[in-house]
Amino acid sequence: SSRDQPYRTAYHFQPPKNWMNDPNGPMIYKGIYHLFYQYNPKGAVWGNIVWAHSTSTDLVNWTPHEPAIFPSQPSDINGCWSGSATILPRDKPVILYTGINPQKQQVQNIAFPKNLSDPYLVEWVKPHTNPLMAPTQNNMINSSSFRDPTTGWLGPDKVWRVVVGSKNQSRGLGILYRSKDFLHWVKAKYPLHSAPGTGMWECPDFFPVSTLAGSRVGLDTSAHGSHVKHVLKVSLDDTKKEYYTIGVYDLVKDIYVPDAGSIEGDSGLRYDYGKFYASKTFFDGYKSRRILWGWINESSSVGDDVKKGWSGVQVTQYVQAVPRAIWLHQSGKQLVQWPIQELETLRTGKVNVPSRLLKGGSRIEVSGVTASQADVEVAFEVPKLGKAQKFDPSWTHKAQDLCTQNVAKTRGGLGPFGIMVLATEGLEEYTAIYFTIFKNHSRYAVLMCSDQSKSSLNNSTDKANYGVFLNVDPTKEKISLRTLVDHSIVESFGGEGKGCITSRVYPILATGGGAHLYAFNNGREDVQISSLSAWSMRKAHVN
Ligand code: DQQ
Repeated sequence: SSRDQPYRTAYHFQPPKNWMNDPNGPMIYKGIYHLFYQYNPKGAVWGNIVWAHSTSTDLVNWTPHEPAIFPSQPSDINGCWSGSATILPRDKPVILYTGINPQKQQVQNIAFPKNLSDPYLVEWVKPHTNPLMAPTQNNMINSSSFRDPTTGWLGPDKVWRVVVGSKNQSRGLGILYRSKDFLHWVKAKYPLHSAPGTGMWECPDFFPVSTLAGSRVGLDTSAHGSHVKHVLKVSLDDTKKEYYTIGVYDLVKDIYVPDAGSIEGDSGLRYDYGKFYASKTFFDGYKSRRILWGWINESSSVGDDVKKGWSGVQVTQYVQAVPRAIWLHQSGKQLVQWPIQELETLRTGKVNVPSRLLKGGSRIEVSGVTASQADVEVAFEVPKLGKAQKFDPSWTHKAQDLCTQNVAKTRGGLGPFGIMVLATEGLEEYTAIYFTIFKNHSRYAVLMCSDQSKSSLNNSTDKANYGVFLNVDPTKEKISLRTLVDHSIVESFGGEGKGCITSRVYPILATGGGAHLYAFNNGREDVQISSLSAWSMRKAHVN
């Protein structure tokens, strides 16, 4: 029951029990969505890794199947690690994944559906020619850093390409392989891309995006041409953070060149500035969109989980973030994400707060929704910008630090204003998602924060704050926020999806009926709520 498991989510993807990590091989086949994921069939800690498998017709409700890929041959006998699906011509899905061989080396294997007329693709077979890619004496590949093959893309030369994540010393590498038949692969002389000091690149993802202004359509992974740019995302093993760049894929040289000012690491762009890792996109040709899946990774140690399990207390249950549509912003400088529209089918009992002023130093309750399981959309207008504090240029890449220093309860100039979710009436506990506006010469900087510092009276959980500057002009645009609340998950989309922050929280008091929802303004200047809608979310059928 929800009282025994106050942190179990109602509409996020999770297995019925046990450990889960990376989303693997997402795809759509014969109208059925597939999600595979890294899973331990034997316990609540990482180990014995197989590809667990679920299917869905709407990306919201999921049916579990038996594990699709599990150790069965020398090339994967010590584990079936992450990888990707590719739909080959004539609608033939295949999976490339990393296997751990008897020498504990990382090698790349292929698996095929046993029966293509089964839309659920429950059985997968592997050829004896596995592995297809392996470290050798000659190819200089680091055998403990060679994993997570991407979805393949087909060049105009009818040759397939995939990238495998790797490193050489501390240089992160996206090793490029080519094949005419998807079975025989030859390593290219040069990586698709590499970057110094970034360490091992886990779960690389490489895909085209449309540059047509205002276009939210997704493109097939093999698309190329004049209205296309490319995105390379890497998951950095050293910091457990993901970064992406936007750039140009040079088909002649077969290399990817990130745009100037676009870098991996430190000040680079991220899909999500909170807990989000090992993500992967796929092209949904049925709805012409590209969809992003990401794992909400925890920072609590394995030891804690074992202890919690042993003492009978809730064991951390890992969760996937909601699937998000992803496209290129019209500026061409960043991506935009939005929860898939199907999620809105779970909305019920809409509550509207009429447009109103939110006075400096005030808080209003949004009542009438189940605040522990909700979807909230709010837009603010800031008619008077005079009290905005001065922006210091050295803050440009320090959003997270600013959000740690200026928490929600700090009295500011223009902001902090936003919402408090999973909050108790006395504010003993709350998670706040808010904005602060700074004056930057003749322009303004809009900081979005997710403040977990008061999320739980339990002091052994991680309460780090997260932040990002939003590319929003408060003199011309509303400042919008959508937040999905699901018991222990808070997933926020600022500026219509230009800045995303996901957090995991473990409130003690603000669970079930003890959870409340507020809008607040702790700035000295008043702000206008131009619209606020909240919905209770129904429970999805998840596995
Ligand atoms: N998880 C997998 C690896 C991948 C890592 C192993 C990323 O293939 O590099 O479970 O979280």
